[in-house]
Amino acid sequence: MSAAPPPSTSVPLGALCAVQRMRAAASAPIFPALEGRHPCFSSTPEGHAASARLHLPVSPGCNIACRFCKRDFNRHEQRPGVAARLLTPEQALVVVGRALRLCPNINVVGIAGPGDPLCTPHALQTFRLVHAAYPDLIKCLSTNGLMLPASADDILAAGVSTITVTVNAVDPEIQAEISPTIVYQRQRLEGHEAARRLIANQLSGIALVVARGATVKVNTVLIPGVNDGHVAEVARRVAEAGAQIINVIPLIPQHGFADLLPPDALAVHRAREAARRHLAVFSHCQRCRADACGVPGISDFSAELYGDTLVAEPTFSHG
Ligand code: CLF
Ligand code: SF4
Repeated sequence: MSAAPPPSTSVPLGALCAVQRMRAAASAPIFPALEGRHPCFSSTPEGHAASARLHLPVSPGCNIACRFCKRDFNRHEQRPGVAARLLTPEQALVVVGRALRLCPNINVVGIAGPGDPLCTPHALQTFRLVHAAYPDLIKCLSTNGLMLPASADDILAAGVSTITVTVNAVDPEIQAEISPTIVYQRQRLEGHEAARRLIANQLSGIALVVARGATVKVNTVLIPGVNDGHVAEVARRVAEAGAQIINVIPLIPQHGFADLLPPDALAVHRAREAARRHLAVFSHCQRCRADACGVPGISDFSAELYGDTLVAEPTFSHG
């Protein structure tokens, strides 16, 4: 005779009221395989704080011109688009080994700039080297998506499994205000033509990499008076393409948008709730530098890693 199963200690979901079910769903990991292993794909505060990421600043150039972006090399600004140095792929591999000795809970190696990682070949070459040496580390790419369709196979072959695409608008009218110029297949495109090409490549690129097994997050920079009424539509279209989570990031006014005010907390909350109608929302982004090392918002080892004295100033462009 087989033993009777032990009594269950958990309450069946069907026995919970609607509010309790919503709370249980809200605290459940969205990506169980990444919870606690990837700070930006963990949905609980504990999961977010459990592991670190290392960004490798290997990508110098960009193929679009976002009006909020001021790429720079310095040691004091704390934002994407900024790094204190540029590494070659071979130097980056050495940095991974040094970083793991300093911060053994690094589980993720990401490339997020300081330019666009798919604009030049350095990021994919770096991922190939890092993947061969450290197959168990998660490889994470952040891109504007212009070259995503053309690079999808190479990205997955280089070991990348999590991808962030910055999609700020899916309406060419709005997108043309944000990034008025792109360079695509050696041609400079402007205005609506540029915006249509970028949006089409972002959406088809997301669908391609998702079909190949990648997990996709979308970053949307919330720009008051420009795309703040448009975030739900961005979320709807990227969810249709296969993205699974969205990160609505408040603008830090600078460069071409220096005259705008940043969105206040209520505007950010409203935009996130609008996006939540279509897909999960990530809300603990720390707007990391392209050479960050540590748990986002909790620890930073980049000064020890590179021997710098870093005085961080919070500012921002994309992620
Ligand atoms: Fe880096 Fe970005 Fe990968 Fe995270 S950051 S490439 S997904 S490992 Fe994370 Fe930093 Fe926000 Fe980016 S907190 S800026 S969302
Ligand atoms: Fe390029 Fe990113 Fe800067 Fe836009 S925000 S110009 S995609 S580096």
